[in-house]
Amino acid sequence: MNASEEERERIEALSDLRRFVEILEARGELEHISGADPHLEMGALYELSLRDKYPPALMFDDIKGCPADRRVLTNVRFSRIFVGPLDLDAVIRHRAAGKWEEKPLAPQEVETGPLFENVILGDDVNIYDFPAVKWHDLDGGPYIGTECVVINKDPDSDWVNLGTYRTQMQDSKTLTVFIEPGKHGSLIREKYWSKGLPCPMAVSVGQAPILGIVAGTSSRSGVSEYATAGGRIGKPIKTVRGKLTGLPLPADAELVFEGFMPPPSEETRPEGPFAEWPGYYSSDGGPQPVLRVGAIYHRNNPIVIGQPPAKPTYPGRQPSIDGIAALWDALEGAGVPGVTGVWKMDGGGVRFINIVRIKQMYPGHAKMAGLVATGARAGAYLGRMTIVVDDDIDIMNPADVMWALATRWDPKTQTDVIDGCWTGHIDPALSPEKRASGDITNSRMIMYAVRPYHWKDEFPKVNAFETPFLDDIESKWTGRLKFLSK
Ligand SMILES: Cc1cc2nc3c(=O)[nH]c(=O)nc-3n(C[C@H](O)[C@H](O)[C@H](O)COP(=O)(O)O)c2cc1C
Ligand SMILES: [Mn+2]
Repeated sequence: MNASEEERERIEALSDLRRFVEILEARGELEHISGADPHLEMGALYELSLRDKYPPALMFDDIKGCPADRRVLTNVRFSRIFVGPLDLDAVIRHRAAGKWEEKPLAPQEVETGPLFENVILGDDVNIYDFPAVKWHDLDGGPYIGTECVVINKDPDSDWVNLGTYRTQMQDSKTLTVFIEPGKHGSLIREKYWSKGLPCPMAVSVGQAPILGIVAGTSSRSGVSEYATAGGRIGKPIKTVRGKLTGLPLPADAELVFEGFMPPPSEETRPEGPFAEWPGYYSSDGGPQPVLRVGAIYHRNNPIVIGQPPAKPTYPGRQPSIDGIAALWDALEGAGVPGVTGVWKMDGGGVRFINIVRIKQMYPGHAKMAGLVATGARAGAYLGRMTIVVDDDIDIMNPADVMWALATRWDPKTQTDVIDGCWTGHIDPALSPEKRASGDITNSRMIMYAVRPYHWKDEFPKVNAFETPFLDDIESKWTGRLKFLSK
């Protein structure tokens, strides 16, 4: 397959979940699992699938206790076809391609679509007719929405927002949707509540992969993620009108719950805890507003996308090329010159540990890079440390980064500790006192693991051979020496 055929197939897979399944099946990257128990067994199988950097998609069918035709598909967003190479070159290519939301394409409303193959209204609504998966043993209940698309509309404009916010099953007609304050879905619902009105809302739990991808990353306020998605695949997303709320729903979605979310003064339910991506349970069953479901729409044989978080040390928890590119953009945007690489260190997941590589050009340059990376939006949220290294360090290799720390970093003089930085409720190190007082901040350490600028020329020389000399010697001897031919 040449590069343009590969790209065409990628766009097809992004645009259509059923086509995605066909393509992965043909590539041998999808595994069928029949008869698994939604109570922890599916979650355990999911975790076992993360041994590979590109985990297989798992298609669960014949789920125990659930009507046989309802399926759950995992690892959509981590599939090789979407993610591609996971290295610094991928970050560089991503930055060069520019931002998706710069070319939005408005969605197109159609009369009907596969979503309306089955319409369930009012008294017939039963959320438990669909897979109620308890992914981890201390989760507060089954979660149907883990890579879902939560849809609501700004009451003061045409702006329709899509966001991925975890969705728990509470009873046969009630869901809770956990939205962190400040996220678009939360700002919009508060507008209805401030007028004493319930917020119209829909939750799609299986849809074109592109919709999950855009809903899980922020588009600008006022820009619909529908339009961002359309721009990305080069054709408008088709929508149908929800029968209760009039909200635009993806016409080929697999399963959508529609209803109204009254103000929290009217009703809340305990939500969570939930096993979150830092590798801990977080949010302690605090009250969350409820979505009263009045309609369910689904395709025949609906596929729910399941994407539970897991400890970030598994190979299948990939670095976020997007997030790394955003941090590099922020450094350049703030005028930091000489940045030759940005990465997130293994173990810290997609956020905690920033690594910035620079070609030092003047005294104070490393400090500028460290402070900007630590304070910029893309490096700040749920941060813990920033490590600044010289240009000769392989920042994708944790051993090389530790070597820079071990040999170039003087803890007393090359460290800053900064207090009161932006973190989140899922930060496991946030103390109960801070949580209770609403002080959702933490401290940061910036480590300048660089040769001190003012005596860098006297710093002992590195004793490893450099390319191209080493490459020349290797090619001269390869084939003649066993240790070079492995
Ligand atoms: C798989 C996945 C799960 C997520 N779960 C939540 C969640 O439960 N609550 C939340 O506030 N944000 C969650 N997020 C992050 C939001 O989806 C993200 O911040 C997005 O930009 C929100 O859309 P908005 O910018 O329109 O508010 C999740 C993201 C992903 C990819
Ligand atoms: Mn948004």
